[in-house]
Amino acid sequence: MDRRRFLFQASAAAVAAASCSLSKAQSLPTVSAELTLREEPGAPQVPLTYAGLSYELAQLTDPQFFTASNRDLVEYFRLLSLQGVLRVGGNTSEFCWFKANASTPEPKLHLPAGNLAANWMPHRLFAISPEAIDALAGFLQATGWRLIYGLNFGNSTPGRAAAEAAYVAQAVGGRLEFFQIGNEPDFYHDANNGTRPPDWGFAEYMKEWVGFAEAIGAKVPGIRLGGPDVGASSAWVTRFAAALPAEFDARVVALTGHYYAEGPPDDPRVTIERLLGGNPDIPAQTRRIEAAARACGRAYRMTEGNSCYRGGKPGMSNAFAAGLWAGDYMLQLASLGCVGVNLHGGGSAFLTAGLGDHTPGMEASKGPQTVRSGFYTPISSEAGSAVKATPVFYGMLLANQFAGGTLLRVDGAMEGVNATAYAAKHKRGFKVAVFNKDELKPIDLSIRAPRNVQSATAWRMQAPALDSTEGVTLAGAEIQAHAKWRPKVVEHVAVRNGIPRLRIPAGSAVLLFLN
Ligand code: BDP
Repeated sequence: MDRRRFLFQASAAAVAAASCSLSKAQSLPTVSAELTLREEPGAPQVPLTYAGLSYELAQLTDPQFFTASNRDLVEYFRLLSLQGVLRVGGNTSEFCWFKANASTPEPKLHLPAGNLAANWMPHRLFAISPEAIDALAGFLQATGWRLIYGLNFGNSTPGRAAAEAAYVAQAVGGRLEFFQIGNEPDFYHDANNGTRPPDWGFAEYMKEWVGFAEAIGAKVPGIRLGGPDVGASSAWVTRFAAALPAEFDARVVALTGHYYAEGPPDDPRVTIERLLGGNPDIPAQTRRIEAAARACGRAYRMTEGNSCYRGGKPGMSNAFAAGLWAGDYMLQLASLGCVGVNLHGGGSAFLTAGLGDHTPGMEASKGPQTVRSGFYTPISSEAGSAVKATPVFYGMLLANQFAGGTLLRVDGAMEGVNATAYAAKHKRGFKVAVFNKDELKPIDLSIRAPRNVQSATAWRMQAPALDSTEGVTLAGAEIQAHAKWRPKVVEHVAVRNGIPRLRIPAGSAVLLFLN
């Protein structure tokens, strides 16, 4: 099935609108706009734990990866956030098993019937050792991050899940945000997933989920759970909230789901222009989930996602456009009340395994690729190469400056240009982020804050072009080896009569600090 059909329909209109504005733009002058920021009672707060990363659980089979001694990786996590959330899960989690000791029997590998080449799930098992979980606990300690741990639900038993959860809970202790049971269960019945038969649906899911959750709860007192970690179905999220038996009232702390903006990479309609055109369905979908979460006193977290499913598209997912998308998307979700966003990535070997060894991005690419999959990863961490921030990381870093703030309503439109703006109130003033996703038109922007602004500064996020995979800067500085970065160009913004004014070039973003 086409997992994101609704996106194709939704964004076709956006693409049409964007291309007509592109052709007219040659003769159009700079767009002038004025935004007014207003404080609103009950406006969402951006938690300090907002920024997150998501990795395949099988990444834990590399004993050198999630350890406190992987200093470079620790530093990249710490640069992104001092209180972020690491989520492990993904397709490979359905093929991972906890090898508690040498005598733990390996589970039987269940492969779906039919043509394996048409199945997009891993076709091998991954053993997770207690040492890997101990090392992960050390990594969390060293980074200050918390953990969402995805247990195998697709190809496991309640007993195995409970033993694994008990080990993780004691090793990770207070850094455990919650467990999840299963990855994208709404896709299990699809032929290219094949984890369950075609007639398996929500009712069966809920029944099995309760069985696993009870077994795990019996082994882990005070367990915290999240779910349903769906791939696409917002209906499953709201149904999950409604169907939870009362015994889970206190145990299920979060509702979760995934979001990939585009895909698959070999679809020629998947382009930078369409990615930056945005998805008009996001507000309504998120509000529906938010309302369900609020009604039952829970939070909603987007636990896995990125610019393009099936491993990302080279030239887009690893380019500056994806950085603009990531920053914009994170702040859009924050403004809709989401409590966190985990963008997916990691070593390409595990991401490729997670897709049943398919490599559609590499095959669709015009040039040679150094990796086979995982073009969307925020942190590049390939064996034999230095750890590196990708453009997505820059967007996340910009967006995470809103952590700890309270969102403001942004009134006034930036008409005739593809741009978005977000604002938040912080202890010492206001922050405003503007993403000018337009390829051609600069914006001359004035901002009315809730009070007269005395002084304003800005960090720019820029790159030579939207498809640049190198040369991205934030506040005039690239992120150097070992995650060394600090703002180099803190621009002074002109303020007249309490109103800051500045120009935002086409294809760039800005973060303003208003005092
Ligand atoms: C999600 C899976 C993840 C994949 C990703 C993708 O959870 O394991 O790597 O999609 O398609 O469905 O890139």
